[in-house]
Amino acid sequence: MTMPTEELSSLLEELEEGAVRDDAVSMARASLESTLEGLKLSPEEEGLLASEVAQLRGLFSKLEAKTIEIAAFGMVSRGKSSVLNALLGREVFEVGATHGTTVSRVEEEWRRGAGERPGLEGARLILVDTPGIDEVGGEGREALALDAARRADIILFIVSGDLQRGELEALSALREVQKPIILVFNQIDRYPEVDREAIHAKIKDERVAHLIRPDDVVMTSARPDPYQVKILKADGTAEIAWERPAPVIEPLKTRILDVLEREGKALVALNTLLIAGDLHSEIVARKVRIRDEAANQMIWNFAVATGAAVGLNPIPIADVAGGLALDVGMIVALGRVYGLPLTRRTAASLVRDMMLALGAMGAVGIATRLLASGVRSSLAGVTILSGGLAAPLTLLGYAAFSLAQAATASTTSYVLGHGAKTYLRQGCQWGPRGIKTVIQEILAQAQADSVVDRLKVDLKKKLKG
Ligand SMILES: Nc1nc2c(ncn2[C@@H]2O[C@H](COP(=O)(O)OP(=O)(O)O)[C@@H](O)[C@H]2O)c(=O)[nH]1
Ligand SMILES: [Mg+2]
Repeated sequence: MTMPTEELSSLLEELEEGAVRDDAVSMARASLESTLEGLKLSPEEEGLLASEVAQLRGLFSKLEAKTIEIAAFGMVSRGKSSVLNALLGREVFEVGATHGTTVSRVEEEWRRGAGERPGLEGARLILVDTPGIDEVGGEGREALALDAARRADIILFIVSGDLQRGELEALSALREVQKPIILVFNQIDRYPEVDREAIHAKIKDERVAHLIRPDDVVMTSARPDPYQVKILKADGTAEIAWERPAPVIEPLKTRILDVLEREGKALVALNTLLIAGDLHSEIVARKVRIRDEAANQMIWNFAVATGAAVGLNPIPIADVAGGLALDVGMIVALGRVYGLPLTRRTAASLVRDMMLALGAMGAVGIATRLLASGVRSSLAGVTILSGGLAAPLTLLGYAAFSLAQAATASTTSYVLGHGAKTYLRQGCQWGPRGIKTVIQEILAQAQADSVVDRLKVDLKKKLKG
């Protein structure tokens, strides 16, 4: 499985050393390609994992378009939406005095930003607004904010005074995602000059010195409070009006563009790899789950069918061989689920090895008898597998059906199936614990989960129905 981890760590190193290769983007693209190829999904899995795969493919276009996302974070009412509006020079993001004005992720292209710097032509800058990270009862919103942080290329962390404990915690958490963070001390118009400087110094030098470079702490006043003005009219009367002072946003704008100019290309590449890595592990985990579920279902159905075949077959040797033929078929089918095609011969020798392990444990009385009969296909077994259950049942009558024997055969198949599943999942290896331990653990787990009882229930149902 190809993981972009190697590329990721070398890129991170380069970023730290400040020497970023020009080919960062093409490196990321190559890594993305091999990630996609390495997934080796079956058409069915492609369907089930469509949205994750689409996201992974979408990263290509993000790389091509040089899209850079700048996301605002912070507690509610610090001025996140206002800061983004001030950058845009328009009221795009909803601003509110009350809690929770911004309830979902909102984005807008920042056209005025990129064009002004020679190094950034062609880059699309996207401003992303998020809900406050401290919303009461807003766990979903918090998740949304963190998700946006994962996707963002630059994080603007907005505060409006000295940092509260929650803000420091959030800042440390965001630091972990390895993105450049600019700490924005907004609403400075609310403080007298001296206080403002004192707070700024305190934030820079004490609070976040270990998290953020002093240069990356900037002061803004995105939406200063309006003040009253007296307008003198021609007739000599005066009228009172409200006027809002111009925002102070240039220091932030300059800082963002500096960071982008320095790390823009590498940032896009780096983030693409980070997101690709996350998506990749997500897809792999889900792929394993999908396969395991299919395998479990298949093992259960085979175990019930095997029990039914054995229980219905009056000839001892044939029931044995019939059972084994089904088990071999089951293991070949399991191999297909895990994308590891097995021949019937390999499957048969797996059955033999596992039966030996079971026999050595004394777990299955009939194990030796089964082995003595060899692995042959049985006409009876095949007939029953192909759906001939009802007829022989009427013929023999329910009394002829030995539930105990059937249940033993079912349980054996169940253990063989899960044994084979473990073997396949480990890339066709029994692993350091060895075949005996694996089989022993499966049997113990089956007993703990009362698999035998549940198999009996299904067996009865199948035979009656
Ligand atoms: N005085 C002052 N008020 C501001 C400033 N920025 C935002 N506000 C006000 O703070 C409140 C919350 O702003 P908003 O942008 O919605 O905050 P958000 O919840 O962080 O997105 C609104 O009433 C804004 O008018 C600022 O720089 N100075
Ligand atoms: Mg807001």
